[in-house]
Amino acid sequence: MVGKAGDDEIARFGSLTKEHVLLSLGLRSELGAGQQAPHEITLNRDTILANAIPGRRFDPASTRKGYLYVDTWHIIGPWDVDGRIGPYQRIDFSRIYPPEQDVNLDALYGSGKTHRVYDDERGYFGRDQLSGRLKWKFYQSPTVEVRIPREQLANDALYFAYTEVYCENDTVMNLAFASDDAARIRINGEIVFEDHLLSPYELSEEIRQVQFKKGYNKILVRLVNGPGPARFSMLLLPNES
Ligand SMILES: [Ca+2]
Repeated sequence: MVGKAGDDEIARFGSLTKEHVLLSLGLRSELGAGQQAPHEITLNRDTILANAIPGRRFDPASTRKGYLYVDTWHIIGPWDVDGRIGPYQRIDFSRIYPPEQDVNLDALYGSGKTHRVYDDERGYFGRDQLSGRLKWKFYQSPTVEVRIPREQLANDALYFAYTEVYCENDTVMNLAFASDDAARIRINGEIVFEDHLLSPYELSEEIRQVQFKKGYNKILVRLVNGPGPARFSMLLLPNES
């Protein structure tokens, strides 16, 4: 598939490929938000999945080169999504939930979903009751795709994921963000990625240049799932040098 990227981009990321869309568009969400049509990606997914390694500590002088992904997270949810859809059928992020005001990993919230319908598209599906009590759960992802764990998975649900990464120095890095479905990602409070649609997961949905400071950097992901699995990824791209 011929893409729009220049030759230098092709050299960096390999030949362009059509991303396999893991999300089943046949599943219905009660949120009614639009779903983006699949489109091309500019990263070679197979190469990345085969070679990316986990990390949470970044040193520009490190001899470790190549793709890095952030694998360790604290995840909380599911909350009910309030269902407000803004203009153009976009998920509305304007309602602020407690983790956006203060991340307290010891907090317990009684406001979670009390029932769920779920389908991870890998044979885990059904419906059941939940306690409605939510607390942060540690999760280490074995792959670039950080999937909401099965016991927390629900359709039409809201999650937060939190982690901290350590940088040896102030540094600017290129990050590829992706989400299934809608997401808002903050690094040290600044929004670095926002996807308001119930879009398919694509590894290079957005590539952004992000400023990291020396020391610990706080990363908060707000994720809204429509149907099916819920997942996101944050991939650090190798420097060109
Ligand atoms: Ca989904």
